Amino acid sequence: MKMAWGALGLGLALVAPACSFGSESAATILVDYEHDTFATQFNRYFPDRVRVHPGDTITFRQTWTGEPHTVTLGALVNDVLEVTKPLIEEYGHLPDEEIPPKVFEEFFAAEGQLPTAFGDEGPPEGEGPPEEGAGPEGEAAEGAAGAEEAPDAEGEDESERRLPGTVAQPCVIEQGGEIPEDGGLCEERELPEFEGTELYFNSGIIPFEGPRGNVFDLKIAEDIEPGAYQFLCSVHGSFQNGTLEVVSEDESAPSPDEVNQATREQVNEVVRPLDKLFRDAQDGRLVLGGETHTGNFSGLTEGFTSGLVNEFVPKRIETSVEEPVTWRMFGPHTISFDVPEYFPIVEFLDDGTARFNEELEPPAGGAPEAPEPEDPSKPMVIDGGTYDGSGFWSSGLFFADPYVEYTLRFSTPGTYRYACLIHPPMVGTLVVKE
Ligand SMILES: [Cu+2]
Repeated sequence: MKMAWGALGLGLALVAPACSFGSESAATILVDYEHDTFATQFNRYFPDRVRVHPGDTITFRQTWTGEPHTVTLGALVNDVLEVTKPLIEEYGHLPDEEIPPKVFEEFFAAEGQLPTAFGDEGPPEGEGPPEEGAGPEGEAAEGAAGAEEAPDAEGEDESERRLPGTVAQPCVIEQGGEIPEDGGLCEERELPEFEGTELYFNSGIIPFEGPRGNVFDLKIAEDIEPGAYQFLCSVHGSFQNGTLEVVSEDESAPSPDEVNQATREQVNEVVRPLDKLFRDAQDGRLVLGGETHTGNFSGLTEGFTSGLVNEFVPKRIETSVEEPVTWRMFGPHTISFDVPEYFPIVEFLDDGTARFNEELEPPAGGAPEAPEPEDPSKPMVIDGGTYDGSGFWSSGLFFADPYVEYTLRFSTPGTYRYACLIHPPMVGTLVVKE
């Protein structure tokens, strides 16, 4: 299912204050998911619907795929999803061209009520969605997909695009309150129990505490009214959503084991097609969009979906000096050499807001800028030139639907590790012979 408008391929590594409660968890909801045998990213919650009781604590456990996520609830989120979820169901599987422009207008008008990483502007009228919103890829995607000028970027340094404090950090705003407009911090950043009456209740970007250990505990108040409480990720928007169904004590709710079972079922369902893609790619061919691709792959998923395979396949490539190596890049990635060991994708600033790493998006080390695409529906072909084997070198972050064909040569024999800057597990080895 193609879901061009929702997915972002952001990544980050960060350390921020954790927020947790001590009580025992009634249910665990996975945020994102990393498959055992190949690196994935899912802008999803698993399961995406859980029945719980007042007083329960829900543990949101984020697997580290490099992607920032939040858990954001409140009346505003319910209002937004009331509009956007039916649109996603009806139009989410269609290619952008087949979606009436007014659907996008409606969608972005609804999401515009929320502070998101997408920024305030929706897409320019009639132009389809900003596929990757405001993530660094978003800008790359705009350039890559041949969209016109970034919408009204006057006075705005794109490389400094900040995540609003209300997205990046915990935030509670009661009914009658207002979301700070300047993108600044929320006044109330200590998260109390969730009462269900709040206008906006955000976990903030779930802090990085290690590859397996990122957790946000949501404590539901004893006196919450039974009902459906929706949540979404403020970084990825409405496509990443879920529902807490709060029922009274005399109604049954699943045990933690039963919730885990539901998680496994949902995960299996979305992993299955990716598993096939990965195995095919390992066999040297990848069928995407009705076309069979061969050669080296960077990413295996077409366009933007809620599930990505973030792998270089094969993991090891051999070449000779000056002999070109070509990758087909599916999805937003970089090909980067001599990557700094710690490369935070989102950086927290002293004032508590956050911004995307400025080094992520542009080509580095002498790599050329992406060309202006003539036809967005055609692959983007880039000659990356020659890497001399020393120093930080990065292709830059770009995206083209269906793919980018990236070619690189090497002037110095050696064995080089390379990586994708936004997907930490995505690493490969290049052996250059004389
Ligand atoms: Cu990548």
